[in-house]
Amino acid sequence: MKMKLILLLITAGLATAQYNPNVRAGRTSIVHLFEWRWDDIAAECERYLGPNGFGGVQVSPVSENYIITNPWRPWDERYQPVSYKICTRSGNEQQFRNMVAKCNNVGVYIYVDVVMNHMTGYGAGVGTGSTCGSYFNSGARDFPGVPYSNLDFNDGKCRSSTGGIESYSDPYQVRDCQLLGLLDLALEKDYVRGKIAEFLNKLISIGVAGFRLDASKHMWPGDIKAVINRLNNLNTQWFPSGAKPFIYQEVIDLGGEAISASEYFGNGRVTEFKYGAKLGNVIRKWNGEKMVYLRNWGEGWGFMPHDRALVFVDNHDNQRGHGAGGGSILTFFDSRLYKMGIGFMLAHPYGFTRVMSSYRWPRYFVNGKDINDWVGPPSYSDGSTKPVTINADSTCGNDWVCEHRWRQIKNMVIFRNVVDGQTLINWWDNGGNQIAFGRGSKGFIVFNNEDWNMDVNLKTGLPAGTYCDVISGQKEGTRCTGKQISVGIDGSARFQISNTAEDPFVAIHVNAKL
Ligand code: AAO
Repeated sequence: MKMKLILLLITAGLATAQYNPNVRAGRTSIVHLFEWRWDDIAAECERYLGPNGFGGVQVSPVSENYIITNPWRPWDERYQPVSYKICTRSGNEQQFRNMVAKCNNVGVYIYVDVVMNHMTGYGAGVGTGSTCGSYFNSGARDFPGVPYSNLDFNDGKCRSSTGGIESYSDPYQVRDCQLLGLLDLALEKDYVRGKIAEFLNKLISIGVAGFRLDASKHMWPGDIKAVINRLNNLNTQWFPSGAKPFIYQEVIDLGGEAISASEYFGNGRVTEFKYGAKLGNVIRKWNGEKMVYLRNWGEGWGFMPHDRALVFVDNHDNQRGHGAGGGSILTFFDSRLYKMGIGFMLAHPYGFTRVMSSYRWPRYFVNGKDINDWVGPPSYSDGSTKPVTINADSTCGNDWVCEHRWRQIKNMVIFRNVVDGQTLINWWDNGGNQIAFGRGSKGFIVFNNEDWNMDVNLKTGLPAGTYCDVISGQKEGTRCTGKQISVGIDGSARFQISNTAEDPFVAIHVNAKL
């Protein structure tokens, strides 16, 4: 009997492990610090992310990559590995180790974007033009830095005429042929699995908490599983013994293709790309969408199960027209709508949330396409990445956007922590684009996305008292720098939101009670 129970507990633990983000208790979101240097991330963990309740950071790929100069270095060179040495524009291994330790020590964990589907493209040629000087010969499929040879790629297995993916309706092509001309690794091989697992286990020993698996759609789920099965438990200096790395797989599934996200649920969570694409339509009021339809947001919209979803409003691809999502995707360029979208995501219980943090680039559309979509991070003329500087008003300099530091976004990250585990209640709407809902007795949020003012009395579910709106301002000591909302003894409150307000939404929670 006792034995059975123990067995049951063990299998339950195994079954849920890789879905658990491993964030510290009371923390609920991670932020993607796209292209940031390791030294800057270390500083940001200590001075900002830790104190403001962020759970972790997704970092750009750490493995040595092919240096592209055309003539300036694009961001996407980091998706073209040459070896698994920790050595990129973000920094070297020593700097990476230092960052992980510093962030972990303040309870902000590190999630590494791992490129294991492929090596650099066949166009890369021959040479040592990589971030650590490792030699490669892409034509000969020779990567001595790992080492990989021509035996380790899928050239013989791919059945398309060009060697590339020609049709997304053929699952064999999608997994066995080259994505964008990138050399496709033979993940069915024990040797290749071993090399990747060795790399990931090194990252685990350094102290990372999990992995984004890039281009997962282009790998067979069983091959990914075989790699995951070889991974060690997390470093017990920071994590409980037996903790497994958090796994989230990048699979773009908007429906209508041969491969579906659900094929990957056995390995870990999956990126839910429908989330940002649909939310963008709603907030922009495109295609007849209205906020009232968000009433059954989540599985009700055909999304994957809540506990399998990694959700986001935009990512590093679709904020610049790569990947999937199209024109509806909200980004920092549409800051007012963007803050509403992020506000909704962080208030709503569905999924594990990731916030985007970007750099500015000179977006320039020609025939609907941004011809500057390739532009890399702010950098000096020698190609090195510029540091993230912090201005007196707490925004970032050097063209780093730092959306995660926008007051409204930072305060909603805190809101999500405060309402963690509370059910969605007291939904209200006007049948159009004014909605409100609460999270148990901990928090309440109201949106006015109509073209007219809002003045309503709503049941909030919060204890009576005066609350500080964390969107128009925040509680600082005993005072409130924004609107004040008074909740009566019956739990109801009056909300007045002008349609021309800087941010047409209001959010209150019990930790911002005056
Ligand atoms: C660059 C050049 C290439 C060149 C290559 C090699 O741009 O022209 O051939 O170098 O020299 C990033 C960049 C790429 C870059 C690459 C390597 O985005 O431009 O290539 O680094 O430097 C697919 C994958 C998905 C991938 C996405 C970009 O499935 O995994 O393409 N994302 C990840 C990373 C990304 C990275 C890579 C993978 C590669 O996040 O940053 O690339 O490591 C359909 C499919 C999707 C597919 C898209 C785009 O989507 O469903 O799976 O994503 O097409 O090909 C509607 C549909 C939607 C459709 C979409 C777009 O929305 O509903 O399903 O349209 O057609």
